[in-house]
Amino acid sequence: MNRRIQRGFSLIELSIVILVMGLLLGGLMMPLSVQRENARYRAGLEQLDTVESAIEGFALLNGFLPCPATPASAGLAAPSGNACSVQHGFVPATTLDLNGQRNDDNLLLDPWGSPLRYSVSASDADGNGAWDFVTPGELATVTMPLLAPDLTVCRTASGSSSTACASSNDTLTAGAPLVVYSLGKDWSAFSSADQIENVGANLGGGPSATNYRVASDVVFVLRGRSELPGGEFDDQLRWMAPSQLFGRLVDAGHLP
Ligand SMILES: [Ca+2]
Ligand SMILES: [Ca+2]
Ligand SMILES: [Ca+2]
Repeated sequence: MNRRIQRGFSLIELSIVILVMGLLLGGLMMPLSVQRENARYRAGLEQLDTVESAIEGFALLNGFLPCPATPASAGLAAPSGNACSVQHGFVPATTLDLNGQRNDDNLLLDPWGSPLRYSVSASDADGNGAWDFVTPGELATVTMPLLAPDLTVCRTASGSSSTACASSNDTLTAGAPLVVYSLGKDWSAFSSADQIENVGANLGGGPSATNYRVASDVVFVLRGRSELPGGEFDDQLRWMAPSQLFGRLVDAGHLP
């Protein structure tokens, strides 16, 4: 009698041990994949900082911003007359001498293997046909008080137009000279309106014949990470504050 009770307890104990081990294993596996993804996310943010610093350095040396690269420009900035061949393209990593993985179109890749996007303001405040921020000497010609960088970053795409956020409360900046961004882990497939806002157009023409999604207007979205289906967001984005850019250009003697 005693032995049978004892054996019963042993089976229950065994099943509890198996259950606990299962829970522990599951608990250990989950954080590992999450940790790896978090590390990638941090690396992505650091890469954006590096790229932004490199663009700032280029502006300090030259007095204007580099044009975006295109899939056909071999990693080089792609100006076109006194404008850029595209307003919305990719980080000109060769022009900026940036380290990092490139793809077959010589575009600098983010930690998830997708090219880093780069957009520049096409503002032409003096109306002379030359983009103020990418044309040599144009920033000084226009003069600082008149410069009007117009890249806009909203907290949500909801209610935004092609030039502005829905409200001032939804506006993070409405006057950035440039933005640099990564489409994050879900770059190959996503459905949320906030992420689609960052890539409303296609750009191809490179050796790999890949058609990339790039921005279609000056409005971008940046908000917290979310995996909510249909509302997912993992894009990473940096813009340069105009005061930061102007301050450095004044220091370097490019702006009076
Ligand atoms: Ca101009
Ligand atoms: Ca994304
Ligand atoms: Ca947009």
